[in-house]
Amino acid sequence: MSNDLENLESSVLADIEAASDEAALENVRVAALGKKGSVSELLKTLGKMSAEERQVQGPAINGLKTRVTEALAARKASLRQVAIAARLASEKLDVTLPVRSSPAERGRIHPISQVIDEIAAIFGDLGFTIAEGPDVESDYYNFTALNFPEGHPAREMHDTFFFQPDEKGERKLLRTHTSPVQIRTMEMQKPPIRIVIPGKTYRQDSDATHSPMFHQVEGLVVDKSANIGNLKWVLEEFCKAFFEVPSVTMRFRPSFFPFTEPSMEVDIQCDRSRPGEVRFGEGNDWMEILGCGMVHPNVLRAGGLDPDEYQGFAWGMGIDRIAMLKYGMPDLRAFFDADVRWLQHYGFRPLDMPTLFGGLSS
Ligand code: 2NM
Repeated sequence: MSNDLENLESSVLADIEAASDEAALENVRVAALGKKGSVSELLKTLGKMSAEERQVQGPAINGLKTRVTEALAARKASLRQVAIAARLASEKLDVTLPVRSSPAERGRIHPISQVIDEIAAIFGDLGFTIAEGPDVESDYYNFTALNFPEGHPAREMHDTFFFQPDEKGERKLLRTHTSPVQIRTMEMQKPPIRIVIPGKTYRQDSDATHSPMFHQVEGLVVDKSANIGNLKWVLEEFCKAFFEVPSVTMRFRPSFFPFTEPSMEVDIQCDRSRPGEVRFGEGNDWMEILGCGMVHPNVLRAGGLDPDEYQGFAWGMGIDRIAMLKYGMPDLRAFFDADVRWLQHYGFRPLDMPTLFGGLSS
């Protein structure tokens, strides 16, 4: 009997030592001290023994139970220690590592968005508001209201993307300029009107310098005395602020647009003698940057305004082109490639909003 106890004890103690985690140890405990455990079964035999026998076996079996219980507790403590050490090792955190930057710091603003924000800051300072309208337009707003007569060759010049005609035979189109927004604004708002309209425009044209979707910004001023002198001043203030130079020289050449009379194309003085670089406000070269004119009486009428009471001036330019000029980007197509490496290089920090007092692009 005492040999059996010794065998049992050494076998249970060996199982305890061999348990490699707390779950395995719990199985050993149940097998020894559980309801039907080997040690519990032994304890149950005490009740059936004679008094003399119990006097010997009682302390022996209870001693066994105590040693097994202590061994279990000791093993449990040491397994817990190992588990904690492993967890500490795997969850190690180097608090001296630099914090990973947030999306607001890592992301970049696309140069076109940056230039639109710069334009909004400049014209906002001059008292203009931003106006917007739909990309999908009617023939009326894109052409007719802007004094493009039915069948006029200028309609073909725009290489318009047309949609399939609807049941009524009306053909929607992708706006070829942002000018429809000027008509919509005149319809809704009484003069004085001072708006700039940045947005996407579409023409069937695609090569190194043309994209079928491009961006324009147009401006419109209507009140009782708006004149070419005002127009010239607004455009000069804009060019100085945008190109961040103290003075600019501009050249106004006669031109033709259906929606303005007179119409002008505007060149800005520049220096192109350094390869891959254009400087404004100096040099002996000219670069065309925008078109403008006095709003045609038919356009004012289409906007619901009496041309004998009101007059207006308007202008338009390509955002993509002036963005390339200002930030020295050689290829227009990269604008629409969505290449994050290009954006990292040419993009702008999201929290550096352009302001006139803070410097537009600093
Ligand atoms: C240009 C050039 C000249 C223009 C005219 C108008 C409107 F609707 F008021 F008549 N908006 N924009 C305009 C005038 C646009 O882009 C080269």
